[in-house]
Amino acid sequence: RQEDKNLLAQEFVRFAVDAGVLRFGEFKTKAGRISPYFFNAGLFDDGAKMCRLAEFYAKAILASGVEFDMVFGPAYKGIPLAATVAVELARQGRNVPFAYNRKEAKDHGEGGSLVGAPLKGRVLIIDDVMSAGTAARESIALINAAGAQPHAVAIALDRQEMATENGQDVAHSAVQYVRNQLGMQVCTIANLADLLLYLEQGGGGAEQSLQDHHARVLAYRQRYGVNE
Ligand code: OMP
Repeated sequence: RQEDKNLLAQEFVRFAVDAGVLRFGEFKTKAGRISPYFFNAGLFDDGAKMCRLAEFYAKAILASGVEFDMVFGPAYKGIPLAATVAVELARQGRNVPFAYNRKEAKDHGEGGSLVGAPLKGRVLIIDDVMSAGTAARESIALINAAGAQPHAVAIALDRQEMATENGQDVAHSAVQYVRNQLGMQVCTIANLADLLLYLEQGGGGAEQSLQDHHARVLAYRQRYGVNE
C-alpha cells in the first residue's frame, strides 16, 4: 500500500511538472517565504488535466480509507476541485453530496455564503496545497459554524514546512497540526519528500537542471521544513 502511494505520488509530481503547475524558480509564498518551487493548481486549465487531477485525488482518497459523508470545496480554488472530485468519486461508485462557499455573502436570491448540499455529517475538505495552514483554518471554522463536522482534508501537495502562528514559525507543519491537534484525517497525493525524490532521480530524464532544483529545494527544506 505504501508502495502504491509512493508510485501514485511520483506519477502525480511528473504530471504537475509536465502541466507547468509545479514550477521552479523564485516565488514568494503566502507566509512570505522565498520558495524555489511553487504549485499553482489554477494552471490545471483544461478538461483533460482536470479529469486526471480528479482521478489522482479520488485514488488517494479511496486508498487512504479516509471517512466522509460529503465533500466541501473552499472558495475559490477548492470549488472546481471539490466538484470534479465529487464527479470522479461518483464514477467510482461513491456518490456523496457536495458543497462550496462563496467569499462574498449574497443579499438576494438564495442568500447566505454556502452553495450546494447542506453541510452535515463528516465533511471532507478538498483543497490544493497546505503550507502554513491559514486556508485550512478558515474552512474548519466555516464548517463548525454550520454545525457540521470538519472531519478530514484532502490536498494535492503537502509542502511539509513549518506552520505559522501569529506570524511566527512553529515546529510543526500545518498538516501535522490538523492531524495531531485537531484530530482530523489528512489525505495527500504528494508531499515535499516525493518532490525531492522526483528531482533526485532526474524526473526520469537526464536533465541537469533538475539536479540544481534539487539542491535548492533541499536547502529550502533545511530552512523551513519539518521532521515527519
Ligand atoms: P496556507 O493557507 O498558508 O496553508 O497556504 C496555502 C495557500 O498558499 C494555497 O491555497 C495557495 O494560495 C498558496 N500556495 C500555493 O498555491 N502553492 C504553493 O506552492 C505555495 C503556496 C503558498 O503561498 O504557501
